[in-house]
Amino acid sequence: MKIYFAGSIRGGRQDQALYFEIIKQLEKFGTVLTEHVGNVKVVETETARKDTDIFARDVNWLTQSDAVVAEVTSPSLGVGYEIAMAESLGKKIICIFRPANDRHLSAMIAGNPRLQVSEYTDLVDLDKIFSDFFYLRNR
Ligand code: 6K6
Repeated sequence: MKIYFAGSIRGGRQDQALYFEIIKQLEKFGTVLTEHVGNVKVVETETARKDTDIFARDVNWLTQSDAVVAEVTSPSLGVGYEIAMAESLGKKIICIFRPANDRHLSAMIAGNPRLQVSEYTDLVDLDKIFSDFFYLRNR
């Protein structure tokens, strides 16, 4: 199982440590192609790359992936784009979101009946959510 994990980069890195832990959990279910999303140094190590190269590499990985896990709590144009592309490619997709009073998920994600959006508060919740998604739900 090749897993494409999507999480905010230029949209804001406030959840980077959480992404790192989510990626570790996802490794129980398959190979995570996008480990750099959880890397504390992604902005420094990847700034040397051209945006055109980042785009081409990520689209290539997305195309190769079997499943897309998108953390959508921090709004990110890149993550939204990846979700839409994954939907067009017919990928198995789950969006995970941590609700809070001041956070509102875009209607373009929350209102799409073809997307599974799972709300969670912590990594313990995600263990069950991911087990159901990878083992129980087949498309
Ligand atoms: C350089 C400076 C800041 O960030 C970088 C390196 N950029 C990226 N490296 C790898 N993947 C990226 C990069 N920028 C965006 N992505 C992809 O888009 C990732 O797969 C993320 O899921 C998503 C984040 O989009 P933004 O809009 O939050 O950056």
